[in-house]
Amino acid sequence: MDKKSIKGLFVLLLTCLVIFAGCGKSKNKGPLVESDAPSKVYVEPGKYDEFYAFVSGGFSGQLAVYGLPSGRLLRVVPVFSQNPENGWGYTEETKPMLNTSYGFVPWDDSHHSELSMKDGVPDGRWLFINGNNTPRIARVNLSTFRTEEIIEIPNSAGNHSSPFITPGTEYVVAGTRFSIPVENRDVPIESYKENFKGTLSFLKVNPSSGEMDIAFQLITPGFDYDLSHAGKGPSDGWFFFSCYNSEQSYSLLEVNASQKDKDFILAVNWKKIEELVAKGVGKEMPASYVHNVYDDKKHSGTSETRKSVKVLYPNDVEGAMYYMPCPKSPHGADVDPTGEFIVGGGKLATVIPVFSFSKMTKAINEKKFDGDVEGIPVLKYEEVLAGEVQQPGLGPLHTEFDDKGYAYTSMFVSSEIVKWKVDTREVVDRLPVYYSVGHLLIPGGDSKKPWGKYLVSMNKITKDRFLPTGPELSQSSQLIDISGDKMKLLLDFPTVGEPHYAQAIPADLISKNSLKIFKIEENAHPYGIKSEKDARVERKGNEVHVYMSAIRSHLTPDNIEGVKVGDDVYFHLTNLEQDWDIPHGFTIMGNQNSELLVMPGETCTIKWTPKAPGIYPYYCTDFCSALHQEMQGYMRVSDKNSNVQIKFNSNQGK
Ligand code: K7E
Ligand code: CUA
Repeated sequence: MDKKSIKGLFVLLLTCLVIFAGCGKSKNKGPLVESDAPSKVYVEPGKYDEFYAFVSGGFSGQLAVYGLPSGRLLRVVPVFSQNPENGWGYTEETKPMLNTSYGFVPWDDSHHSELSMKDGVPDGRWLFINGNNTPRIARVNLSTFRTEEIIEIPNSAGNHSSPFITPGTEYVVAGTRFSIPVENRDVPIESYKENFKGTLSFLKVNPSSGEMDIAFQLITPGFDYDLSHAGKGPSDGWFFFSCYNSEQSYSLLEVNASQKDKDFILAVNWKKIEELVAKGVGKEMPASYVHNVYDDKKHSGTSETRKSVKVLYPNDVEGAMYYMPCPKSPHGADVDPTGEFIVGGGKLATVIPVFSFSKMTKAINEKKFDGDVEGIPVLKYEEVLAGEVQQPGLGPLHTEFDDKGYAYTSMFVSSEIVKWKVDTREVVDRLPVYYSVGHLLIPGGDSKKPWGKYLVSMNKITKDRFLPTGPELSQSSQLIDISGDKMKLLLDFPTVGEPHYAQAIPADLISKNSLKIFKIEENAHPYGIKSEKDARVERKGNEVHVYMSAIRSHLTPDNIEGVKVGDDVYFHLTNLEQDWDIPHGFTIMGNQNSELLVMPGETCTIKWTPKAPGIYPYYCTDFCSALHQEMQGYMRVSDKNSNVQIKFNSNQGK
């Protein structure tokens, strides 16, 4: 190589470096955070976060709980997916919770978390979350951080526009994403227009127990019902569902369901329908769906199958449903804190349409219709529109609100959060996020009273934000300060699964009610024991029931003999502790199941079927005291035909 070409190479290299550095700047790091950002997210050791954030797990099926502003992961609450870490879905007590009409389903795709509300403000009692794939809604008790109810939604497929609630938690809704034949049956797919229907289910919530019950189901035209939100204030009594595929296509949807300029937001007057139902309108339709409930005293779940559901057709509820045209394939349907404005997130639209509730009621009264769809009047776009946000960015998906009259919309395609003024629809700020934001959250941001201090952007694509971890990267969330005029990026943190929606609430609304122990005297588990004296082993045919207790630092009984190959051994472990944060665990060698992790005062059961004679050690899996390692025992398993009798060492008098 001569000098000239070396020089040429050098220049080329330098150019590459400059270009590369340029790429790096625009794509790699984003704007630098302000110098006060660290102090805004730093939570001193021993201090608590200001907010709890409840983040849906997406394809993990679970719910993750983070502290804000620190972004610290506090807990993963198992909901729709089995969790071997604590036995959820593996223990005899929790298996019924994952029962469905399709059998035992140990997984789901959980998208939207929604806190219970009182007078339109989150109250911290319960959290609802949807199972998208096998249509279900779960309710988590926020004093125990446990799933205590799961109800299946019949006549639904892809329970996506769910589980949004009314301002007083009167109803939680479940709209179907996929339309299917109702009742589901074997028909040609080409008969879509004739046979496929949407359904919107309204589940009544018991105000004291939180238990859900399907009150009625609306059978609607065969569109894809995507998302929803309840009205509030003046619009309380209404529910708004976005829908796409008003083309009613059933193949190549990316093209065929994007033909029309406008799809719809369906406005449903649920109060009116509630009155009609009370008068006896609607008919029972046979259906099969399960309702699973967990009892905190029996420490057990039960699953019950229900056999019918009340359905209503558009002509049963005349004057209670209206379609509002909404630009191109809307996603989010979000109602501002005043209840006057309904924001559509047209993912393929170039504007953000903002609808006016008062204009909508006027248009209904004056019958400003543009035809109908299967008997549901279509309102005229201009008559219901408050205005459009012009040039907001690309791919508007979801909108949340602060307490100062601003809206924040996630832009999937242009990867940014756009802040705009709700009443004038004027864009006032935009902040790039990394990358491709889906949902966003503001504490109380879909309620009447947002605590508008932070915004969390939940991004779909992480790329270069964290240390690489092979082909799969964790999803990324970004905490943004929205207390001032300009949004300020504060923190990136990884999340569990693929968060779709999340909600946050001031910590004291939850922490003050947090349960510390289950009272042992209230333990009503049929196999629970109240003291070590009751620990024992009983044989019933080929079932062996071990009534075992755990307390620092021994398991009772610690030696068991007389179990035979082929027996079904049930370990019922009661944790006798009455101290906060002292669980005991349990497992036995070769256990084909998960471990048990038993909270103070609780009883849990694991089933084990030994396959070969021998000695099988068992032990506590949770490091509970200095003598945790001594918390162990032996099980002797004999041959099928042996005559070793049941015998156990209960430590009494030692
Ligand atoms: Cu709420 Cu992701 Cu289910 Cu939008 S969906 S992102
Ligand atoms: Cu109990 Cu370790």
